[in-house]
Formats: sequence, C-alpha cells, structure tokens
Amino acid sequence: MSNHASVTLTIGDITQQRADAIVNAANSSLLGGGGVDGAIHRAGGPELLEACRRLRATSLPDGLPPGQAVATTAGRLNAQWVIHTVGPMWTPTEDRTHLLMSSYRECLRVADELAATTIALPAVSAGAYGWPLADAARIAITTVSTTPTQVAEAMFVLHDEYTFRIFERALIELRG
Ligand code: AR6
Repeated sequence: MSNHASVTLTIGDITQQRADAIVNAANSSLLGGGGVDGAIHRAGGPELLEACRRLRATSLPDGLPPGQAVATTAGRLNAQWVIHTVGPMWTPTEDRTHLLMSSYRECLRVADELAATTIALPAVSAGAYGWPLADAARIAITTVSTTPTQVAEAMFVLHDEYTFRIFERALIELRG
C-alpha cells in the first residue's frame, strides 16, 4: 500500500523542533554555511560536523549534488537524524524545478530508509539560493504531499510569518 505524509505547517526555528529527522538546506560541501544550515550546525554541535566530514572523506569526496539527500546523526538536536539536502540555486535562465522536487523526494526516500515517521523541513532553496517564495512553497507542498512514503508527518517549519502565510496559501490551493 502506498502512503503519503500528512503535511503540517508551523512558524519557528527548526533547531527547536522535535522530530525523528530534521531536514537541512545544505550546500554541496556539507560543511556548513549560513541560514538554516548555520543554525542546524550551531545547534547540532561538533558531532554533526564530524559526521559530515566523514561523509566527505568516504562516500561523498566531491560533495552532495543538488537534488540529492544524505543522513547523519543529529548531534545535540532533539532528533535522531539530520537529512541534508542541497536545493538548486534559482536562475532565470534555466528551469530547475525538477531538482527542487528531487530534493524533497530524496529526503522522504532517506527518511523511509531510516524508518523515520516524523520529519521537520525548512523551505529549501527559498533563502540564499533565491527561489521565488510562492513557487518554492508550491513545489515544496505539492512534492511532499504527493510522494509515496511511510513518513506519517512532514512538518514545514517556516522561519517567519510571511513565509508561513505563503506556504499556508499553497497548502489551501493544493487541497482545493
Ligand atoms: N529555522 C527554519 N527556517 C530557517 C531558519 C531556521 N533556524 N533559518 C533560516 N531559515 P537558506 P537555501 C529559512 O538560505 O536557500 C546556506 O548558507 C530561511 O528564512 O537557509 O536552500 C547553505 O549553506 C529560508 O526561508 O537555504 C547554502 O549555501 C529557508 O530557511 C545556502 O544557504 C532557506 O533559506 C542554501 O540556500
């Protein structure tokens, strides 16, 4: 039987959430950065960075390509795993929607491998990577709602009221 995650929305800091897995909007280096990535590494602590360094030293010497996802320990976060994904950078010259959809699908696939039933996700690519927010929200909500998975709850944790409202509108539009 194919199941789908129930998608919920909340406003807040994803590092303060409790979930089986917390999704990180990383960059290909996996070694940290700004935005939600910086916050997750600060809160996760050195064990998280060490796990990322190990991945780079073993299975991912060239880093993680956009559209893919990989799991590590969550360090000091209130979760068992961090699922790192690299969203595509938005550009007006090329449609990279398939890569953003792939990021979310791969996160759910990795969550299934881990048997994670609750996951918290940020708005991947909607910050430093410049994806127009309404489109980022529509892709995020549609992909996570329609991808077959054993994850029971996928909670988008939006950092500010404005982003939350845009995601809320995308969820209402999807449900018709
Ligand atoms: N909790 C939840 N959401 C957050 C938090 C937080 N603590 N902090 C920021 N956001 P971004 P990207 C929101 O830039 O666009 C990094 O440097 C933010 O408001 O974190 O995928 C990486 O290393 C926005 O809505 O990720 C990469 O180099 C969303 O998270 C690059 O940025 C995503 O913004 C990735 O860019």
